Amino acid sequence: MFKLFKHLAFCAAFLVAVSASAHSFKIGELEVIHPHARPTTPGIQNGVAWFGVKNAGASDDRVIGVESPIADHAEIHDMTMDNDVMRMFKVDGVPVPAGETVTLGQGNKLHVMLMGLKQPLKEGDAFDMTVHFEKAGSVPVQVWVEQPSAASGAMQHQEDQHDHSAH
Ligand SMILES: [Cu+2]
Repeated sequence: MFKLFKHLAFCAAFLVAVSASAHSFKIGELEVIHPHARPTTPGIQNGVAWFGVKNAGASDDRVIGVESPIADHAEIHDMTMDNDVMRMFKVDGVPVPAGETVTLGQGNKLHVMLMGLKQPLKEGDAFDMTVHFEKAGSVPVQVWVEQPSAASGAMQHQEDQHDHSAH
């Protein structure tokens, strides 16, 4: 009985933590979920950000680009393994099929690359970003700068190792 109680208490604490650390932005039937970026140290040129998109509508859409005043430019990247080196490449868009939720970095290697950061990304800060959709248009979002969660730890680790020579 005691064990069960402890387990429930843990789950409750976890749920609270998750709901307190999520935010989202709507445009039409689309919802941009929890845009977030990893903190950077001063002198680092590039930052990495992620977000999810939930498509509650009946038609497919597509993320076709992102931009942020905090960086010279931003691109959507994918990654691939090339002789044990993780290499990134720019993708033209990310499909968001009707009725589905697509999350960059979750089960895929997609991410937003913020190139030419104008200031370091500090934990606890937030910055503006705009997400462009093919059909729904553009939606301004706030990106939260936060430490990697346990759930996305594996992805973040790969980010540390990937090759930036392509930039
Ligand atoms: Cu990248």
